[in-house]
Amino acid sequence: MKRNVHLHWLGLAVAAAALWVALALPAEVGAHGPADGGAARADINDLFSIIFWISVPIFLLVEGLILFAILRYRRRHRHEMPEQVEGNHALEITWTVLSFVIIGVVFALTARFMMTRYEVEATNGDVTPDLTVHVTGYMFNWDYEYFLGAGEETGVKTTRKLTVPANRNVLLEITSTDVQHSFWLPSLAGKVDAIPGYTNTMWLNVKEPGLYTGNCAEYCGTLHYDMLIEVEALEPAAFDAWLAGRMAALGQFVPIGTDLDIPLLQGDAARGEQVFTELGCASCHGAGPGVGPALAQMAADATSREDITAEAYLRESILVPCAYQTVGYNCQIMPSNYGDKLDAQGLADIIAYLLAN
Ligand code: HEC
Ligand SMILES: [Cu+2]
Repeated sequence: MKRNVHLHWLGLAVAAAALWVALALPAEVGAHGPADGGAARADINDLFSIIFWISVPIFLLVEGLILFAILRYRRRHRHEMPEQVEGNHALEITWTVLSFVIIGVVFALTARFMMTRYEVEATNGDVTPDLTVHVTGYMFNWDYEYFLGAGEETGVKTTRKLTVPANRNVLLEITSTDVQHSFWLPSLAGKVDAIPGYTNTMWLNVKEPGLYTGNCAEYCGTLHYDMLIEVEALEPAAFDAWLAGRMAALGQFVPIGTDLDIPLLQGDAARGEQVFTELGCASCHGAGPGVGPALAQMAADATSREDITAEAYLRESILVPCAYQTVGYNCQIMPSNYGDKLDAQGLADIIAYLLAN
């Protein structure tokens, strides 16, 4: 009698679990699928559903058989040796062949998907892109360079944040300059590897303006977790205005390079903080010691020098990271190309910001 009560509860629990798997999970899974924005979105979701629905009955069967075996063949008395069953050729052949067939089907579906996906990402059905962006991953950030249409240069570059027009075809050409990274935008499209010496493509057509996020999905070193991707989709008119503004600003932009001799300009600390954040300096240089020295330490190191002014020390440390080595840190980790991204004013602003800390 007592055992039967237990069995009832067990049966109920199994039925409830099965019901949850059947009803709640697909909705849950669907809710986390990509939003409408990438060319391959529907295909990814379809493939996922097919594999998911093949897995559900297998899961229930296997778990069911385990429960059945536990209950049916358990030891009932302290001195009893439960019935021993050994081998069953028919069963063994069935499950071997069946597994082979199921895995074969999943393999064929995946291979077909990967080929069409590759095709779609390569040509997007011969659509000409409205905007092409060269995406370059490096330890530990992403750089974006903007081209009109399929390749008309604008000169506009951004770091970390990618700005695109909504409802337009945007082609991303993705590569890396150091190790392998992966451009993963789960909220919009899929995942594409960023490989040195090789260019992969991804198409976006973001339906809703807004901010979408992703991350590097290939472990690449200490700050891999911080290799964030921010995609801001603007209304097309707002995007055009943004791009035009950036292009106008470029007219006056002369990269400072590694020239350490030109006189330093008067900097503005508030603007410097903005540049500091935009270029991703903040991910290594924070309030406390991190991958790079803390903000306060940088100011202290700069002002304590006797051979060189604080400003000149900071300038050289920013443009030529390994010029001075700070004890306890590896200067190779700091990108050495900030001279391409800063003009004289930007550099002066950052220096003002650092000295204000
Ligand atoms: C990926 C990490 C990383 C990023 C991004 C980074 N740095 Fe650094 N930075 C370092 C490390 C590590 C050092 C210490 C290396 C050394 O000088 O020996 C350093 C050193 C410095 C120093 C010298 C500090 C001192 O105490 O002597 C300055 C100044 C500096 N960075 C400024 C910047 C600025 C400005 C940016 C952004 C434009 C930036 N860094 C971006 C990692 C980084
Ligand atoms: Cu990475």
